[in-house]
This record gives sequence, C-alpha cells and structure tokens, in this order.
Amino acid sequence: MIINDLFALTDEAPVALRLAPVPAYAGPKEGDPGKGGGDGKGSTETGTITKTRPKTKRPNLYRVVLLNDDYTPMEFVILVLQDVFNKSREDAMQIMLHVHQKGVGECGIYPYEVAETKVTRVMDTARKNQHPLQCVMEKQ
Ligand code: TYC
Repeated sequence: MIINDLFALTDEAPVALRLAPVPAYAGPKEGDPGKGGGDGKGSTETGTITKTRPKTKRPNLYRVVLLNDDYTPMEFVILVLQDVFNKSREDAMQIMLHVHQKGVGECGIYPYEVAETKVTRVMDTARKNQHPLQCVMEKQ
C-alpha cells in the first residue's frame, strides 16, 4: 500500500486521525449513479486518514575504552587514538597516559555500530602488530 511504503521510507509513525463527521447516508437519491458506482463527486464515504509525526529515537550509546597492559608501546597507543578515534596528538597523549596510570580510559562514546567498528579496528591493528592492547565497549 502506498501510504505504508511511505512510512517505511520516512521511518515515521502513522497516527490515525478521524475525519470530520459525515451526514448519515440516506440511501440512493434520484440521479445517483448505480450500485457499486460513485463518481467521486459528493461521496459520503467515511474512513481514516493517516498523518505522520517524526519519531525521534535516541540511539543506544556505548563507551569505548582502552585497557592498560605492560607491553604495548606508548607510541603505538597514541597512534591508534589518533587514527581510530580521530584524536589530536595532544589529546591522544593525555588519554594514553591516563590509561597507563589508571588502568582504563575512555576513547569516546558512540552508537552501537560505530563503537563496534572502532573496537574491531583497534583489536585488529594490535593483533597485526603483535601487541596485547585491549579495547572494549560498554553500554552507557
Ligand atoms: N603501559 C604501557 C607501557 O608502559 C602503555 C600503554 C598505555 C599500554 C595504554 C596500553 O591502553 C594502553 N608501555
């Protein structure tokens, strides 16, 4: 149905809206078209129309964190933070030092799929370079 396809495309919720009351149907009048007909003029059909209302869903957010270890070089962690999390060199250094000193530190907060992609990129690049760096995501 066209209207439902429209909702699918726009991701908006249908809201039923009653039409204004229509006078009771008093049966066919002289000059009316025959049974099953209707020429679209002066129709007394009742029904509902639908109206759209923007549906704003907040995405579930996930915090991506790095974990400290004794072996991953500091420079490698800084480069990962710059490359994967788009941090400046200065911010990357601060985050790396925070993780180094406290054991864990936040790299950013993202919707599920973005967070998952970043975790995967960190873990893949750490594995390829044979570093034990760990990166995890946690629901906010
Ligand atoms: N602790 C590491 C070292 O002394 C550096 C490091 C920092 C490792 C942050 C992992 O997430 C990390 N070389």
